[in-house]
Amino acid sequence: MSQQDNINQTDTLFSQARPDLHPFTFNQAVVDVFPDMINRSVPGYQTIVDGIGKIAKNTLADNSHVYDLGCSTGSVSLSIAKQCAPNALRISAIDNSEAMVKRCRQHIASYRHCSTINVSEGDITNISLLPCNMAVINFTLQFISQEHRQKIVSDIYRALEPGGICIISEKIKANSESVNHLLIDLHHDFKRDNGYSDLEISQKRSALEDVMILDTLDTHLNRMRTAGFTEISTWYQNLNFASMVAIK
Ligand code: GEK
Repeated sequence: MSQQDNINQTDTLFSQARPDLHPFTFNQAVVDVFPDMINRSVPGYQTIVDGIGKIAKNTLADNSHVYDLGCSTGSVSLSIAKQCAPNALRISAIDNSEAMVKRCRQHIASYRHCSTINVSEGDITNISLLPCNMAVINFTLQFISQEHRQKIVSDIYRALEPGGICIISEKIKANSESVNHLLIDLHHDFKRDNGYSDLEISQKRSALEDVMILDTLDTHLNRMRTAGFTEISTWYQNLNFASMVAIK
């Protein structure tokens, strides 16, 4: 099978019972099924990605610099590039999974777009951000240990030019335990409706248990305030998945 044949496979990673279940990582097997996995697992994912492109179109001037932090296959970068004028932007897309970075470069190369998208391998807990006009961290903070999260958001605030946009999307937990249970049940229904079995849902949940640590929406908004943002709002929420925007 060629590299190309492995692209965009259906996600069946957790469909067989796996007694030796390892913690979830963004390895080659995950990269090969990633678009299918994220679309069938995250309610509103495509709406959020499209919306981020629209937010960029409505807020960025020509010659803007944009960060896509935890870029995976580059969907956010491409959405922004497609919405904005040709050559208007420089986009820096960063991910710490070597396999994901390789796939991201292939994905971006297969589209016609005119803005420059630089894809690099890097750990966003450990990079120096250059001045920018927009920074997006779409469903990635949840995979970063909690003690590093404030530094990342504060670094984004410092790097943004006045008027710059920060977008943070996350799976969240509700303040109330019973509402949280309800949202989890509804999310599992969403996954069942998208063809995942109960075994797949429970094995994926176990694999993610110590890897994806969720905060409440209040914790996220407070972290953004602590970083220095005062203009903050949730612009999208679907079940326990939310996207927040802040303007510096
Ligand atoms: C999208 N934003 O399609 N540094 C850099 N990247 C990291 C780090 C880190 N420390 N930790 C995890 N990642 C994308 C979706 S997926 C979300 C983002 C999901 C990367 C990891 O390798 C993976 O590619 C990404 O964060 C999370 O809009 O799978 O639910």
